[in-house]
Amino acid sequence: MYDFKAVKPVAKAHELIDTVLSRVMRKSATQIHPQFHITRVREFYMTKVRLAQTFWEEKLGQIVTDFPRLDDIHPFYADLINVLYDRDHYKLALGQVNGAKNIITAIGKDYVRALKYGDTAFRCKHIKRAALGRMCTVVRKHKAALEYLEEVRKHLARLPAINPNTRTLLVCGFPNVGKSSFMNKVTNADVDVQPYAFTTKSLFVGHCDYRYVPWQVIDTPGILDKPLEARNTIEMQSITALAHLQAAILFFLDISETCGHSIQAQCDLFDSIKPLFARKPLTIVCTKTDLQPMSTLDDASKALIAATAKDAGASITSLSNVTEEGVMVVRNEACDQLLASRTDAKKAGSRLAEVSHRLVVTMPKPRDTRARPSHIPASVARARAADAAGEDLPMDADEAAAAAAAASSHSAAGPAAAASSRTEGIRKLEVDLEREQGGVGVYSADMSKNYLLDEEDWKRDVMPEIMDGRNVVDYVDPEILTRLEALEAEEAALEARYSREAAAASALEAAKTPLERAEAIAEARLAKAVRGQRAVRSMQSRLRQATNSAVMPKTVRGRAMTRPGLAAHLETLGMDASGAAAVAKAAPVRRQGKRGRSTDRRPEDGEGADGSDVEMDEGVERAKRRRSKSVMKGVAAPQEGEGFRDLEMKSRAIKSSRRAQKKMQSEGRKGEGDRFIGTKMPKHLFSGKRGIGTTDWR
Ligand SMILES: Nc1nc2c(ncn2[C@@H]2O[C@H](COP(=O)(O)OP(=O)(O)O)[C@@H](O)[C@H]2O)c(=O)[nH]1
Ligand SMILES: [Mg+2]
Repeated sequence: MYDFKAVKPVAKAHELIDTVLSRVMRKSATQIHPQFHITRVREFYMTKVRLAQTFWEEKLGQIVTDFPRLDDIHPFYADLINVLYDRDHYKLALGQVNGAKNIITAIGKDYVRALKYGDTAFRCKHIKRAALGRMCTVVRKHKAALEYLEEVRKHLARLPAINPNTRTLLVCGFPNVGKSSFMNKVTNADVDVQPYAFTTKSLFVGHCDYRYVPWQVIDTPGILDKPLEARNTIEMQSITALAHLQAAILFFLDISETCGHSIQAQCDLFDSIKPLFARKPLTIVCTKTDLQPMSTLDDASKALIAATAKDAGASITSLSNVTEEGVMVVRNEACDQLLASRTDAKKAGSRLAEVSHRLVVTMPKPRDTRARPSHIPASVARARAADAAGEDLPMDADEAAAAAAAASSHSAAGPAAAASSRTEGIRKLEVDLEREQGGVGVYSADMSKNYLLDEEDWKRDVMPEIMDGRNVVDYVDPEILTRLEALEAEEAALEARYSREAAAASALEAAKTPLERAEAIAEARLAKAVRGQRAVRSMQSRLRQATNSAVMPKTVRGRAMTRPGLAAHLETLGMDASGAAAVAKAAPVRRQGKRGRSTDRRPEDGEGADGSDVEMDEGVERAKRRRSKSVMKGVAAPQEGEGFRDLEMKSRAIKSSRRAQKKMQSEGRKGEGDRFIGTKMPKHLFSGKRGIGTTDWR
């Protein structure tokens, strides 16, 4: 389908000029000074010219691409556009806009080239002015084309959304014969119906469903019998639709002649436009049969219509929009004819061969010869018969007695009784109970009588739903007792196994000799100490966890080794520890106390004895050298968890990140391309009278 509504509005020439120029202003640099280097000045103005060129190309290009190309769209729409807006005019306007675009491209190129030879800021400025001015002049010259295109766009958007490829009924005929009335009857459309000719001035489309598929019905303006050249735009729309749409044609013929044209004239029209009906399902619809029934039509007219229809291979039907007699018949017949012809066309085409091997028609075979008639219960049959006779279902005597018995026993009896009464087909409903016991608002339904419980008297137990602010059901556990027992057993076992204290206490009690007693007391003390120690440990652990710092894995945590520790470790291994300090220097150093650089490196805390023999022996020269290649300024030693192996790795990472940011930082600086508003309201533009001249300073 074509979406003509998607075409963007075409601005008027002066609006276009305004938008493009102000966009160039906004998007390009605003500050230039004559003392700038000339290449910079040229670049400044070239940018403006190039920007103007691209903006114009964008705007005009959009117009050219938005409008439908007559060669690309369905011939029906191409012809309709020709009829409505004149094909030549349309193409010319679009061609002009396209031409303007090309000229502007050429101007842009020329002037950019000219700007390369601009030798002063003043001259460059004038070249730019000339370029922008010429571009605007080109557009201004095609003012008329732009206005015409805008008118076309507005009209295009309102064209009916006719799909040229779908199932379509096309209604045509003389004016005033009842075409629009028929359309209103069979579709959801609402076309104006008036008793004068040419009420319908353009094509109208409505939709209806037949055989579960949507159909499109097109109402056309009336056609008069005259040569094609003499037809006006309104009639030509009908002709276009007739010529290009592969639809079922309904030719309306007013047999009452109240439309102001004789049957003869209408048949002549039919003959003259007959070529348009070729190879389409065709029906002649005799209308207004309420005024002139077909049966009383004189024989001459009947013969005329029959002859006309026979010539063109059309079928004849009749309808009346007033009595609605035949309306649906006409529609359905036309739809069927069209379906048949579409199917024939498809069969004749080559596509069917491609898909035919994929189609399987299933013919279900009967499983056996048994007859399976539908079963209607006797009670239903009786009810239906009573319904048909318009009387209430009679209730025989024993049925009524059973109902009364069930009603009296219902509330007291258990489910068994209720079930038995149900099997008898009479059941006391809640609504009956309600009616008996005071009606709506008084009766309160007893829900608990339907509870599914193991024992009958549990039904009336009081069970709170919410207790202490908690839903009881959340805590219901049918196996709670067995679980509790298991838990208690487990606890007892644990207690017996681990309670040293208990064992000690029992030993104390059982002790007889003083020696045994002393041992038992010691055991009891030890148990107490262990308990105390355990409490302390758990508290420490809790404190450790509360420090809220990243936790290093144990494997890493154990790795750090102090320098004295290293030396001691080496000595235990029987190695020389004198070089230990030098080796350890490469390892991360955590400084304490003053953060800044000191002139000489003091030994770390606790280093004195084993570290100093390395450090103190060195001369000043050596210390200086070491300092010079030691720590990069401002880089702290890597901390645990930072992820760096050593200081070198960290400083390399920092350097590389700075290098990576360098470009971004230099590009992010403010430059001449940034919009700059020195003074928000320059005095010369906002004060004093301006009786003469304009403030248009572009
Ligand atoms: N008596 C009668 N009048 C009709 C019938 N159909 C349409 N009309 C009248 O004919 C006039 C023209 O109808 P309209 O649908 O506008 O015809 P169109 O010009 O072919 O679209 C209106 O005044 C209708 O009320 C019909 O079946 N019987
Ligand atoms: Mg009409």
